[in-house]
Amino acid sequence: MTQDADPQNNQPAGYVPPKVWTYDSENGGEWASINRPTSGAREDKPLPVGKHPLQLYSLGTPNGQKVTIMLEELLAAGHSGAEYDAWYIGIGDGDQFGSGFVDINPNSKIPALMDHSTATPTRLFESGSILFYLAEKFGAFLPPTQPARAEAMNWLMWQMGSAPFLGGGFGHFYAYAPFKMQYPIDRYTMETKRQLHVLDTQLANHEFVAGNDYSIADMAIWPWYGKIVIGTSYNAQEFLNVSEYANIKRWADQIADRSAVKRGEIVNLKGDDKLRERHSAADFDALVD
Ligand SMILES: N[C@@H](CCC(=O)N[C@@H](CS)C(=O)NCC(=O)O)C(=O)O
Repeated sequence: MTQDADPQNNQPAGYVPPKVWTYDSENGGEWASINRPTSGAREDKPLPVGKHPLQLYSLGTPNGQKVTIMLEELLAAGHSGAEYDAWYIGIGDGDQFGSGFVDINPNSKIPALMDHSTATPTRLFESGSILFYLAEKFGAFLPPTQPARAEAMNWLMWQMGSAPFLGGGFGHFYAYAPFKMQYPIDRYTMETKRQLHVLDTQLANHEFVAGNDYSIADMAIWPWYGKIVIGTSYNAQEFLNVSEYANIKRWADQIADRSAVKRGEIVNLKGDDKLRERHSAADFDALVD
C-alpha cells in the first residue's frame, strides 16, 4: 500500500486498511454469505453414491461443465466405462462444505469426482486434474505423442491459471461486487481482453486451441472464453466488445454444435431444459423440448 496516499481517494472514500484484517460476514456481494477465511467441513453430510463407477459432485458452472462435457464426449466416442452419476451441489446453499464433499475436495469447490473403479477409490478435485485423469484413463482427447501432448497441456494449464482473472477478477468486480469500482474493473477488463487476444491469435492459425485435434484444452477453455464471446456470461459482451474476436467465435460456434457439448453443458443445472442430476443417457431424452 502507498502509505501517503490520501484516504479520500480510496474506494470507498476514507477507507484505511486496519493493521490486522478481520473477518466481516456482512462485507456484501453476491457470494458474501458462503465465503469464510477458513476451510473444512461445516456440517456432517455424507454424499449419495449411484450405480456407476464415476460419481460426480458438481454444478453446471463453467468449471463444472468442463467435466460433464468430457464425460459426454467419452461416452459419445464409445468409452462405456465413462458412465457417470452427476449429483447436484448447490454452492449458494453451502453443499460444498458438507463433510462428504470436503473428504473428496478439501478446497470445497466443485467439481469433485470419485472413481470407484480403481482398487482403492480415487478422489479427484480441480477441473484440470479431473480432465487430465480422464484423458489418461481412457486414452482420449489428449494427443499420445509429443510435442502435441505438451501443447495440449500448455493450453489446459493456461486456462487454469488465466480463468481466475476472468471469473474472480473481471466477473466479480463487473457483475457481482456490491458496487462498481473503476480501478478493479479497469484492471481486470484489461487482463480479460489481453487473454481473449492471446486465444484469438492462437485460433487464427489453428482449428482447435492446441492444434489440429479437439482436446481437453478446448473442453476447459470453451465454457469460459468461448461462452463469453458467444454466450451471455456476466452480460459483458458489449462492454468487452467481443466482436473483435472473430477467431474465438468461429471456434466457439464449432464446439457449441457438438452433440456431446450440448448434453454436457446442461448437466447439474436447474430448469425445464436442464438436468439437475444425470444418472443415465436416457435422462436427456426425458427433457422438455
Ligand atoms: N480451480 C478450481 C476452481 C473451482 C471453483 O472455483 N468452483 C466454484 C464454482 S465455479 C465453487 O465451487 N465455488 C464455491 C465456493 O467458492 O465456495 C477448478 O478448476 O476446479
